[in-house]
Amino acid sequence: MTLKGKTVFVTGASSGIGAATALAFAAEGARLLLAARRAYKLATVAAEALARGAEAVHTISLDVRDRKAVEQAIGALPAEWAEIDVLVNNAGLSRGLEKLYLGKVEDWEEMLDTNVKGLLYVTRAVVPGMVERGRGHVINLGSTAGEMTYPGGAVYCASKAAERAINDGLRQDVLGTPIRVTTVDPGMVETEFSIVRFHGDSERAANFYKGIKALTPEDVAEVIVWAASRPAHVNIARVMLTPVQQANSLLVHRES
Ligand code: NDP
Ligand code: 8X3
Repeated sequence: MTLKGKTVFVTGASSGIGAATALAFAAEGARLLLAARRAYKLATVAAEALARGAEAVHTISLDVRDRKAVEQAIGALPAEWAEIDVLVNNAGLSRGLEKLYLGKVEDWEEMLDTNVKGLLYVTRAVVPGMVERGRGHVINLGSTAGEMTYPGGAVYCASKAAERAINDGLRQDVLGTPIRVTTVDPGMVETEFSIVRFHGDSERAANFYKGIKALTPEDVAEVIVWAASRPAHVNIARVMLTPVQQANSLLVHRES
């Protein structure tokens, strides 16, 4: 399926996988609706997207945790942006790696509010239009963490296990319509993810990837664009991808 001229909405497009996904869709000639909280970063991604071939770009400064703001932002889209063909529910984060019984409640709330409730709010705002128009594709960012819980990651892993259940539930609930639903589940991808997890401690974040050739955001973006560009009758339900040095959430091989 050609992506040229399709309207693609990417949440969390200011960094990492979301930014790379925006640029990969841009190279296909898509029209890009890009959302995140950091407007200045979105502006840089938008300019690069236009340079790489995006037909048009519209940015929205949005916190997906704010249900009213999500409803308002989607509801108030200009007519030429309202018909979203592909939604990439990518906005997400991890906070902390403490043992569960020592974890910070604020970190838990931020993860669950963003990764689970934020994803639900955006989905609820966008998918009815897809069903009405009889076309659309929702691509959710899951994780190997949703399949296998690792020490210190119980709440983040729970948020990604929830993403998987929501992904599978949505696919069942749109059955009988042409809407497609996909989860893309990466292992370790070197982005701002671990810097955010460790509250800005970039040395600790860099150590997390030490001795491993991690996935790049572009590796993940390529899979997302591939899933979106399959023929209309093909639904890619789930893709899990890891660095070769990672077998699963718990087992990695580090070169010393
Ligand atoms: P980054 O930290 O690089 O990017 C996260 C993006 O999410 C940013 O654009 C950030 O934008 C946005 N975001 C965070 N909170 C909110 C919010 N409340 N409202 C709107 N946007 C928000 O991390 P990644 O690119 O690695 O992560 C992207 C997704 O991929 C996440 O869902 C993550 O769980 C998932 N993932 C990551 C893996 C990894 O190893 N890196 C592996 C598997 C899955 P801003 O701060 O400007 O709002
Ligand atoms: C991110 C992958 O293993 O760093 O979802 O938590 S991991």
